[in-house]
Amino acid sequence: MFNIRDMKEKISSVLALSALFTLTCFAVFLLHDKDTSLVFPSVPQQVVKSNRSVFGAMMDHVWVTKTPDVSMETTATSEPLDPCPDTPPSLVGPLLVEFETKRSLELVRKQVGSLLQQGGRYRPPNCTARQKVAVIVPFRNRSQHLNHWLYYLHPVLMRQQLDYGVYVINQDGDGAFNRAKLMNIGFNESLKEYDYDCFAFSDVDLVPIDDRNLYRCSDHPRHLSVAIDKFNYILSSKTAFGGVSLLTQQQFLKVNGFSNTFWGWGGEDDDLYNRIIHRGMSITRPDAQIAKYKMIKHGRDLHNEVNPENAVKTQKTAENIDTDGLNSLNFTVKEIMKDVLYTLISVDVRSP
Ligand code: UD2
Ligand code: MN
Repeated sequence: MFNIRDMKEKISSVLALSALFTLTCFAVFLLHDKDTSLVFPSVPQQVVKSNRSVFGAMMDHVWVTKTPDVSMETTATSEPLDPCPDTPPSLVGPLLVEFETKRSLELVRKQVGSLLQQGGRYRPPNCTARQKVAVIVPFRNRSQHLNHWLYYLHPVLMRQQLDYGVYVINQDGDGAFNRAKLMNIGFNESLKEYDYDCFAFSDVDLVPIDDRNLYRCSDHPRHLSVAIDKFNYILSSKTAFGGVSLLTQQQFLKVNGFSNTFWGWGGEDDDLYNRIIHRGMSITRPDAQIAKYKMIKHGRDLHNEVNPENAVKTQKTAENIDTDGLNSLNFTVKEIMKDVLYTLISVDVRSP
């Protein structure tokens, strides 16, 4: 026989148990949520809060806190990830960029280091990047510039959802500087580490001020530094290709890379442009309203004086392209140093 009181007691104990179970589940969920916010620290990024296309003095700005979709730990999963969307969802548009603040490498490491893998490597954790990009920075004795560059570029490249690595190619010694040869070396050396399909060649003093300017290669070699503050945001000429330019592995091989023989300042960018045209390609650029840059102020560096011979050489691209470039590159690697923010490759370029 059923006893009504027994039944009531049983029902209430079942109810109590299920309430306890629900509470426990909720607590576990909360704890887990807390954990993930530890794994995904947030990167503050100063952005200009406006959709105005020209910067004004009265431009207001805010610090926004974006939760980056970042954790190298989560990339270790075996499941293949979906391709990243064509338009990265976390872009913020115009950025507030200033170089008055002193930025130590230590500070930059604190800001973005936890989101990177040793050597300045990153890949989006929740999708497969559209391109694998090696960012090559020619360098000598510009540490302050590099700190600013790393501080601003890493968050931008992360928001652009690139699978990328930063390679700072340091010219050892104080012989004549050779920007172009350093680029060729960066191409060669980065490919020894990873199967990069796109190469972004960037001066160390150029910081984009809009993150919609994607560091991605396209069907033709691409020139990104279209509008620079130093030149009142006006492109110097239709054939300009210096500053920041991107080529796929195939495009770069097709032109035999840069010439190795442009010592000192000037001409190597024009020669690369000539090579591109000579090989039947053209160049593309993003819209000037977006492809805006600030150049960190600097004078002419020691041992990088204007070389008048370079201007003459730019007239002879067609003669040299087959024999002077990636296929004639010679150099000696002196040291490879892995920082969390970048891979530094010091090289002897055999200056004359
Ligand atoms: C212009 C071009 C640059 C290059 C150069 C001529 C633009 C926006 N920039 O820049 O791409 O064609 O003319 O060579 O068109 N560097 C060092 N240490 C040195 C010297 C140079 O690190 O001692 C590196 C550094 O990355 C620097 C780059 O080489 O940004 C170009 O040198 P620059 O900044 O003196 O030349 P600039 O601004 O006239
Ligand atoms: Mn410069």
